[in-house]
Amino acid sequence: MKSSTIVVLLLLALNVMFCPWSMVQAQGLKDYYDDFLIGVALGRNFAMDEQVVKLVKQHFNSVTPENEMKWEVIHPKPDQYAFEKMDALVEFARQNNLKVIGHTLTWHSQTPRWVFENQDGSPLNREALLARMQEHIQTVLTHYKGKIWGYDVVNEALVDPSGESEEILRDSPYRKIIGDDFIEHSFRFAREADPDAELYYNDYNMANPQKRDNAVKLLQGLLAKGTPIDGVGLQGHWNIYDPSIEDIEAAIIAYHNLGLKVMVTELDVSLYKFDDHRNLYPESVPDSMLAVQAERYAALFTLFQKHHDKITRITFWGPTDRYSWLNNFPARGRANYPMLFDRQGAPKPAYDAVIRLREKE
Ligand code: 9MR
Repeated sequence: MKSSTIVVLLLLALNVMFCPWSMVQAQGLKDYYDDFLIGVALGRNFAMDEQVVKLVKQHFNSVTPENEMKWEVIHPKPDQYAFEKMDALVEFARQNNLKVIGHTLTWHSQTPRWVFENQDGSPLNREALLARMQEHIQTVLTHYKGKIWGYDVVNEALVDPSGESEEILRDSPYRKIIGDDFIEHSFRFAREADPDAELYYNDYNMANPQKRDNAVKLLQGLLAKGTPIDGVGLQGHWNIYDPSIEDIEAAIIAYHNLGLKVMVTELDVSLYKFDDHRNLYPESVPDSMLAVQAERYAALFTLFQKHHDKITRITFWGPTDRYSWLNNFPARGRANYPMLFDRQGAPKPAYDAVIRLREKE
């Protein structure tokens, strides 16, 4: 052994001896995968669970409000905004160096009916809905100026492709009242309100080849008109069977080729196919299934790392199995196990598999 190596080893040993363990910050996901942000969606009660707070501090450097910024929560009545829940999350994020993602500004779901109606219940006209949309975006983005890294500006505007129809946009109230250009307007209002925030289009099934082609068409059209859009979010509500790694890879490349940042914004890996309502693991899940899930997560993170030059963020849709929306969807109360951490917050085989990939390098 060279003498310089011996000196280095000695210094390391001294460092360990005199450094109290409490001062050593345990490594987390964000340290192993530092080419992109590692995010987590949190609900309003997250701070009540100490285990979750600890996990967030160790593993994540970005946070998305699971519901706290949706129109029905943050703007429940025409003349009433309710910022408290979101403010608390933003303050937690500031204290813990987490980049906050605003979710979401223009979405057909979790938006009150009054948004699209006059006081007498008749539908708003185009100008009035555009004005309402602008007022909402302006108010929210001004309130959080300098505190939010990026916004899912428009969420789920694409249809799920079905054989015959040529239609690519969902016939939401926004589209019915304003027309297809509601998307463009939403982005422009957001850029005007906060020029420093990144602006994203976010949707599910974005790796499905037909939906991917539709998304590319939509995004190309938006970019051609000079719409201020910085990135695209693939929600990543996937499972141990679908979609294929090849389809996900083709989608990442297709969106990147448009010049957009690519993100996986709502990652979870269900143990069930999408339309499977059975309840196979009500109490606990067999090791064999956890091993299958670990392999799937490893394949996904191998792909993400391969394309780290294109991907800017991977966000998990929930901190642990306990808090996943999939425990209530598509079957209410059916236990699912889609995250890297179990119900008690302990790392699962999937976590170990994802970390092992980086230790090998
Ligand atoms: O996780 C969210 C759940 O708590 C809500 O009840 C649900 C209501 O639509 O929304 C869930 O989050 C969705 C996200 O906002 C948009 N993409 C799909 C997510 C899962 O449904």
